[in-house]
Amino acid sequence: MKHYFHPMSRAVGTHWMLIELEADHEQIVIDFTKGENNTPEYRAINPMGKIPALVDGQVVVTEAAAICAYLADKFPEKGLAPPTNSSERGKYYRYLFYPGTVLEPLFTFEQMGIREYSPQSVGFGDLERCLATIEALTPKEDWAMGTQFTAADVVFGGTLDFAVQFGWLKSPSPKVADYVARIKNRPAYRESHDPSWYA
Ligand SMILES: N[C@@H](CCC(=O)N[C@@H](CS)C(=O)NCC(=O)O)C(=O)O
Repeated sequence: MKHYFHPMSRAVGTHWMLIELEADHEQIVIDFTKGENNTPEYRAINPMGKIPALVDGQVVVTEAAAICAYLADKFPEKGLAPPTNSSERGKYYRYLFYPGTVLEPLFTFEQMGIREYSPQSVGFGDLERCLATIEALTPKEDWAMGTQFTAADVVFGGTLDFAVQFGWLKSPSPKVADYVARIKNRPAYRESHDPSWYA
């Protein structure tokens, strides 16, 4: 598998996932600050020119959450996803889809100070609803799916971690702060999130 990566990008999350799974992969650094994401070769992999991307033989996967979901299913023996035929998949999908479809656009709008929109029409509603949902979805103990850590934590927990770190989530509740602390304490998280990259 080839993992297209940059240390200052969302590819840190997919790298974390690869380490959680102990999955053999080739790490290919694409320096988007130098435009390496806009070469014809890379655009052929991801026409969005975005990082991360994963190439597994003939399979190309883009979008960080999709990569995490794909990897969790590729290595079922690692237990990072509920079995494909399990009803637990419903809850699991919710954690996988919510961050990218709701939280990211909401936080981007908030950060840009854009408040002139109709909460009924935009998919993310408004800040108050999102904060209530974050609170409801955050596990009081252990992980999103219970005692078993899964890709849901990499995607949802990783987004909360990012949101706290970059000031999107200004005053996380004690429950959210504790969950983010548990996330950051995982050896694979620590291996993938090298603090010197952010210095
Ligand atoms: N929806 C994408 C977003 C990926 C993304 O925005 N990546 C940024 C770095 S974090 C990027 O590649 N930016 C380069 C560019 O857009 O030119 C995902 O979830 O993977």
